[in-house]
Parts: sequence; C-alpha cells; structure tokens
Amino acid sequence: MNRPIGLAVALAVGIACLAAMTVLSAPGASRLPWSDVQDLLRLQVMGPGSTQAPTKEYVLQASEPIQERQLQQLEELGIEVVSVEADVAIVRGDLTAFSGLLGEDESLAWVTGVLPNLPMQDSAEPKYYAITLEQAIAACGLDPKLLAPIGDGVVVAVIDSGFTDEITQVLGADQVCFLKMSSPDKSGKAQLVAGRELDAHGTMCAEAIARIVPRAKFLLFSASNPLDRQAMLSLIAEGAKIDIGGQTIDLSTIDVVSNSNYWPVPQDHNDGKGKLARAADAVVTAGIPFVYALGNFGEGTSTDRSFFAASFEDTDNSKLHDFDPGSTSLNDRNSLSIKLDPWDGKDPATVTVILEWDGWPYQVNTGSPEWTRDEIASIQDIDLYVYREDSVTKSLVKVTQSDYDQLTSLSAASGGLKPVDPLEVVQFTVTEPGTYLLVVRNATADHPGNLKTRRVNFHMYAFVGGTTLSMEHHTQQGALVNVGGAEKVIGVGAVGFTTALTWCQMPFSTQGPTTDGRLKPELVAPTAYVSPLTGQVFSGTSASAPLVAGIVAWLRAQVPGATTDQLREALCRSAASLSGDCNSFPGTATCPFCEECNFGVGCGMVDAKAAYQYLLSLGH
Ligand SMILES: [Ca+2]
Ligand SMILES: [Ca+2]
Ligand SMILES: [Ca+2]
Repeated sequence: MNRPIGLAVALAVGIACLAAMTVLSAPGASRLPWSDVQDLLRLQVMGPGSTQAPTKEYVLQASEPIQERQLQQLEELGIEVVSVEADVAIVRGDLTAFSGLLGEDESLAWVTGVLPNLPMQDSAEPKYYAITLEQAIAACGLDPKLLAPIGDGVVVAVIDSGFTDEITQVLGADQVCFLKMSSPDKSGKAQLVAGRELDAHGTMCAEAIARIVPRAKFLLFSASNPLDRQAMLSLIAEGAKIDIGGQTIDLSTIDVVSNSNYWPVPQDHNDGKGKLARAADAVVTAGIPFVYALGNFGEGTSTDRSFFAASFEDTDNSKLHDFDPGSTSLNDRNSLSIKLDPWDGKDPATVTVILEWDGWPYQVNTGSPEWTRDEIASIQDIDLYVYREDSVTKSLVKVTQSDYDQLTSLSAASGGLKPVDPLEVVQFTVTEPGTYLLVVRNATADHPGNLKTRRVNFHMYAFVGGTTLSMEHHTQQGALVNVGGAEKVIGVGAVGFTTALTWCQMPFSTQGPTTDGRLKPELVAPTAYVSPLTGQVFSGTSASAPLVAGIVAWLRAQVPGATTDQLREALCRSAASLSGDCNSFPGTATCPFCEECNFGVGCGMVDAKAAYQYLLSLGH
C-alpha cells in the first residue's frame, strides 16, 4: 500500500469538548512508520488458552455407558481411570501406545475418542478442550480409512508469514517449494523467487493440510507485507510460470489457496472492494478456490484487541463523533475510553489504533481516473486523536494524533501525487495507568469550500501487546479485515470442543456480516488442536481455515471436474448445523447456499464427506 509518511500537523482548531480542560502537553505526536504497521500483529494471534501441549489427563469418550469390564481393560493397558460418568471417563497416563491401538484393536472399538483434558479457558463458560489434529480432521467429516485422503496430483498453495524446517518432517523435499517476493529492482518491480521467512505459524497451517492430503505438492508462499501478498495473488490469478533454479513452477496448476494471516490495517471497508479482496476474488475467478481465516476479533473486549463500528454522528456540533449521545459529560459523549487491564504499570504497553471509513477510492470513486463533482462532494475527511486523563488532576493530555488530510491529497492527486487511503493510524506507549480517550473528529468541516453531506461509516481497531484491553463500547459483528469481505472467498470461522462435548463457536472467532450485508463466515471448522510438529496448541481461526483448505484439496483430487462455484456451494450446503445457544447469533444475511445461517457460524460446520456426496449428486 502506498501511504506517504508526512510530518505531524498540529491541531489547527481546538476540540470543543476538550476546550474546558487543561491540555498539559502534546508529547511527540508521531506517525507510525509504515514498516512497523506491517510487522505489527500480522498474524492471527493465538486465541485464548494455553499454548502448551496437554500431557496429564484425558477425556475418553465411549460409544455406550462404560462397563466394569471396559474399565478393567483400560487398567490392563496401564491407564489410570480418574472418574467415570456414563459414556465419558477421565483417564490419566501416557496414552501414546493406547492411541495407536485405537482403530486397530477391535476389542477397543467401544472407545470413540480420546481428548486431552485441557480446558482452553479458565474464566468463561463454556470451556474448550484442546484436541488432537486427528480428532479435528475427523470432526470435519474426513475418516482417513473410509475416504483415503491422499491428494495425489493436487497442488496446495499456503500463503503465510513464514515456514520452519519442521515442515519437512511431514512433506518430502520433492513436495515442497518455498517462494517469496524479491526486493524490488531499480524499476520497482519484485519477482517471485525461491526463499522463505521463518515462522512456525505457516508450518502449522501446512501441517494440517498435509495430514489430509499427504501426497499433494505444496507451494509455501512467505508474505512479509500486504504488497507482497497482493503481488502473489496477482501472479496466481494470472497463472504465471515462474523459473526457479531452472525448474518451471506453473501457478495455474494450484488447486487451492489457504491463507491464515492478515495485517491489522484494513485495505478496504469490509465490503470486498479493496485491493487485497479483489486480488483474492481474481484467484477464484481464475478457477482456484481461496480459503481464508476470518480472524480473531469476535470477543470485542478483555482480549488484546477490540473493534468498534459506527456511523458518524455529531448532534452537539462539537465536530467530534458522539460515542455516547445521551451522556451529559462532554468528554464521555465525544470519546471512546479504553483501559489496559490488568496492567501493573511496570512494563510499558504499546497500543495501536486504526481508523478507517467508507471514504475513497473504493466506495466513492467509480473507477474512472477522473473524479466527478458528486464524487468529490462525497469525500469525507476524519481524523483520530488520543487523550489521556490524568489520574490526579483529571485534566486531559493529548497523547498522539493521526490527521492525514484526505481532501488535500485529492487536490494534489491531480498534480500527480498518489492519493491517500481513508485511513488513520496511531501507536502510543502506555507508561502509567489511566484511561485513554479515543476521539474521531470531522476534519471535513475545516474545508469551507467542501461542504459535505454524506454520512461516514467508520471502523476502529485497537490492539495492545502483552496485556488485555477493555473498550467502553465494542462491536462484535463485522470486524472483518483484508480478504475477509471478498465475495468469492471461503471465509472460515472457528469452533471449539466444549466440556459439554459439543461444538461451539469460539468467542474470539470473527463474526460477519460484510459492510454490504453478505454472509461471513461461510462456515466453521475446529480449532485449538495440538500440532504434532511444534507441540503447541494451534488456535484461532488460523487453525480452522487450513482444515477446510485441506478438504478442498482432497475434493479436488476426488472430484477433479468440480468448479470453484460448485466446491463452495457443496461445502456450504453440506455444512452441519450446530445446535446450542453458543451458536445462536442475531441477524441473517443473504444466504444463497443454506436456509439456516448466521454471522457467527455461517452455514455451519464443514462436513467433507457430505460435501463429496453433494458434488456426486451434481453429476460428477
Ligand atoms: Ca459530538
Ligand atoms: Ca464515552
Ligand atoms: Ca484525515
């Protein structure tokens, strides 16, 4: 993304609601260097819970109420039974050998599953178990014995932040090709070359797919910034042929793209019209299904991130958005407060806030390089300010600001300068406890020649490193980022296995819809499984999407004639309904493929076998 880094511009006009306060100082209002934005939080951070593989207790599930003789059988195998209740037992011991017997030893056919007994959350209900990767795959309707998931001849592309050597423990050297974008040459062009970044995140994504289609070929793309990712998607959509060490890699042979990372900077307004979303849709149009992890923004508060969406409203004419229109306190009314909690004040915490809105070019400019009068009249400029309330004096201190002038940039555009996207970003370090106030200001009002009437719909994303963040208000629905709103992409949410032995939407899993009202996610898949390669519990929607991508790869091998539209339709129409309150969400979107769908779990849980049968029913 081309975003010029300018000098901070001091506030020209006082903020009405803050005028009565003593503004003590405005320490170093600095812009966040773009490279930092790219590096920051580019991964879908693991969801809540432990990252250590569980080792102690397990939940053993039986096909029937457990009998005395079955308990004896376990004892003879060296497994300690802690407790039994109907068809579930809590057991202890090294279950490595025992797990190997399952599915092989017929006398153990009554054991239908063994789960590590590790609640993923301590504070909230319901609790979630970490499960094994095999259990996660089986839960997706893929029984290795029945379906022989091998994936001969299939080519899988995984785009992620990086890959470690561990992946070669499950994939042969002839199955893997590491690719990344080169540094731009003098003309500014970058090439796809052999190489990679190192990151276990991509390894765990590729590992999950490899367990479903172990004989597929893997193109592992390391994307270190949004521009690289966009370039990669364009090359894939073009079906480019890349020469790597004398060998030609034909990107048109890719059968599925799996992508589980994002940058915290939205590149569109969650309407699928942004650069990355369009690049992803172009991949699907070229005949390659695209599976995307929808993100971990669902919880909204008391995590390391929060999201807020609103339509700009200013009934007190302060030029500041009314976050609390009914409040008699001007500060409360015109600001959104955030607190870090818990925070002991010892280690400075870094907070990043991103503000984006339905500005231009995607939502206003109709595509022509020339702007019409109506389009220009629709441009709205808003800015982002951060204040801190002094814990002693209660006065407000300006912490930082981001105030790009989108209107000036447009004027400059006709002089050959690049336009600035509707985006404001601040980053500040919290060095003392207190409440921070986020303020969204209508800067268009400063442009008297540009009277604006169009309502601005804006999104705010806040992130903190190392602690949790509580936002005064947060919005649970619609916190999609990057590719999340793309029309043709299969967006995947996350479900966990609960202590009630049901599948339930994970609280962190990002909810739809898109800003233009379309259903997201399309479906959900399990998360929080133990990666055999890294020994970590792989959580977040990052872990769910590769399971769906693996199933798509498997379907491509089984039903080579299925089109991308048919694959998407088959996955959605055959998804299993999830019961229970934790899967109930208000609101339904336009839902072409399922009768019962919602913004939390989409059409439901992916079911590979049912999707396969659905494709057969279409005549394949
Ligand atoms: Ca106001
Ligand atoms: Ca407020
Ligand atoms: Ca601005």
